[in-house]
Amino acid sequence: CWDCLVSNITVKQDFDRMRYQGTWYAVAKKDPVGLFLLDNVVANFKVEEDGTMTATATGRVIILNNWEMCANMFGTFEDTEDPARFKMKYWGAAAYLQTGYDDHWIIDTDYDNYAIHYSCRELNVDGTCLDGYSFIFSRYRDGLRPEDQRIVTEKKQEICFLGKYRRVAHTGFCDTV
Ligand code: AZE
Repeated sequence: CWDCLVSNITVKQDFDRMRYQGTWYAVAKKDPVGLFLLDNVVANFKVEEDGTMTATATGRVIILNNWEMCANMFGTFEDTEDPARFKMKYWGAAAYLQTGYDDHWIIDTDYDNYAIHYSCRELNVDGTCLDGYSFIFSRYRDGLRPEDQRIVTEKKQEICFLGKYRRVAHTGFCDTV
């Protein structure tokens, strides 16, 4: 049933950005190619007065081979025809951090416990994802409830990233968000 075509990936129906607001702790991630957030990843989503969704994110990064720091990042989300599919423009508080323009899809969420995020940066010629990343978010930094883990495992399979995730540690390294 799941052919791994990015165009066939389904997202959260009737995504409600108001209920998505607030703090989300990354508990697992699938990395893209290149520099990325290593661990201690926390995101905070907000809906601005004009309805635009924005977010801040922090996480430990190592840049210039050996410089460990907390990256303070900002994102603004452009709406598309699908309420759960956004384009995210993002940048760092400091100029030497990464900037980009990525897809940002909410695959599934119950708003109160878990969320599954997906971004494919580059497609293969056959329409599958060549380079992408994904976060599993929890409202709680300790992780997901067993009943949510079941859903998450199923969704990881649907987005063809099953087995590619690593746990995201929360050690307090970036505890200023
Ligand atoms: C995300 C949550 C919503 C806001 C943002 C996110 C992504 C941030 C990055 C940051 C990369 C930084 C690097 C710095 C050297 C999806 C977590 C902005 C991808 C690599």
